Amino acid sequence: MITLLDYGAGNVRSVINAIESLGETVKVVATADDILTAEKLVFPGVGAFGNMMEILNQKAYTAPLKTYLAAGRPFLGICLGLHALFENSEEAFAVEGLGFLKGTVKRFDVDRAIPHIGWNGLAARQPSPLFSNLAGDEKFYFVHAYHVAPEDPEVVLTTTDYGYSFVSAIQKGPVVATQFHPEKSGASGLKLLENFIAAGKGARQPDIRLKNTRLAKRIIACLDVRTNDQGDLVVTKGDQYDVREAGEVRNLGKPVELAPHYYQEGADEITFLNITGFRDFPLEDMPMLEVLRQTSRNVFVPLTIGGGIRNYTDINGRTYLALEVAAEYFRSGADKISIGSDAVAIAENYRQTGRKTGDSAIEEIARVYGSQAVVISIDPRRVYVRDPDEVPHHVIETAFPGPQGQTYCWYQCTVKGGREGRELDAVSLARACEELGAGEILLNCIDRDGTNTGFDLELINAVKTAVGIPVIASSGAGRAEHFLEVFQHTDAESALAAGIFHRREVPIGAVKDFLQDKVDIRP
Ligand code: 1PR
Repeated sequence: MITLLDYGAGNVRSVINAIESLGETVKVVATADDILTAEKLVFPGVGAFGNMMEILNQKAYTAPLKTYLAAGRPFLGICLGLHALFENSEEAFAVEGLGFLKGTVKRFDVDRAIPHIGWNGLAARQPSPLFSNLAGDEKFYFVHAYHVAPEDPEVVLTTTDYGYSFVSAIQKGPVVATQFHPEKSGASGLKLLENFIAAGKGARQPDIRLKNTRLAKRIIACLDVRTNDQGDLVVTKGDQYDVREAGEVRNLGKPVELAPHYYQEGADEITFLNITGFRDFPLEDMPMLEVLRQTSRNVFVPLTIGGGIRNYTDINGRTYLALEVAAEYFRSGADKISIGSDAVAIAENYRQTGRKTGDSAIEEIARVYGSQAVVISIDPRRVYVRDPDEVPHHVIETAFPGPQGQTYCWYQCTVKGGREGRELDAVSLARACEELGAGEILLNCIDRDGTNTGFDLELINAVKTAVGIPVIASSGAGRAEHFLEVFQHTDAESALAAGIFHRREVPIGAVKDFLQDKVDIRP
């Protein structure tokens, strides 16, 4: 039996699901005593270092954890569960860690998008039972802005490169901890977890020892979900956001069937967008939460969910905070949430007042769950102008002139699924949301959505050069070549598509086969 330490922040459901999928039972720590009596303890940390240590102290878990670790008992820390082992962290200067290992936790100091999000490799520095049946060239899923810096080189198990080489896993006797998320790293991650569960077998050195590792470009499958006129929850797909054909909502399949199919085909991440979330409050839309619960039971890559994340007052006058909606999504199996319409309102207010309120959905969710858990979904549409000075927006010169030959355009943000345009451009929205603490941008494009004509590279370059957080390029993919194009001509970290996957025109495997040897991807 595995004992799992859940201190109440973020998605530990996926760790439980991953362990249970391996036939092992999981007991969740309910008292300090459960820690002391654990056979094998897994500590998946999510959120922020200060918040985590505060809760561990409040629950009186710190002392038994120190005792457990000092006794050299089997322990697997994940992400913040790794950070917790150290003395302190730059993320919360005044807060003490468990101090099991000497050293600190540092913020990445690189000229690259932060957080470091995605699939990267491991360079093994010592043998470990964790590596049993792994070849050594697998990629694992990372999502973090801080990394550990141990004083003792002997405890370094693996390193990974992102601008420089950082420590991505430690090992001290039976105590191991990883910066990456095995529970979100597909078959390789499950293998590693299985090795931890079976520990005691011989230590193994993977074949590839010292090498440079590279962050892979991610291929994301997106499922736009809504209830159709018959009341069934379906995956639909729009043409420039119009999801109806002959008056009916297009039905491209069931979300609980399509998501595992894309996982098996090699999707690096899966995104669900509840596209009518702006009008149907998600906490009253239980089928969507159920989809997430079911999917997270057999899909072991990151899941993002968006739609309807905002403060909401129901007909009985009960007010729900966006944070509560997000919390329910995380509890149901989401790793990231995405905010669309509400992000526009928040950014408009922030730009008008020049003040961060501290209680916007972006700020609150980032504070509790970490920036990496907050994606901003932007739904822009091109507006052509003759002269860049015509509008107070971020204007670009375009190689694709407008209907009257205009050679400039700006990208107008919309809300409510493209139904309403706002006086805000996509570049300004992305910048404002980054300042407020968002960790990633999902950059759709209404003009290209469902057209199969390729991504809007001009839009992607305009936004990508304006922000320091990762950008997901979305809308318009029609062929495998379009993915190569977006990775060669922009710095987008990932590319998302929907229609070509749902219609089985180009399977994810075919996209990856085509990109192999041209772009770093997870095979
Ligand atoms: O505003 O916070 O409630 O969130 C609503 C979410 O639903 C937003 O993320 C918004 O993008 C999304 N949404 C709303 N209406 C639609 C619609 O299509 N009518 N879908 C919609 C957005 C766009 C992409 C699509 C790509 C790739 N879907 O995610 O999957 O364009 O498509 P393609 O590869 O077929 O071209 P809130």
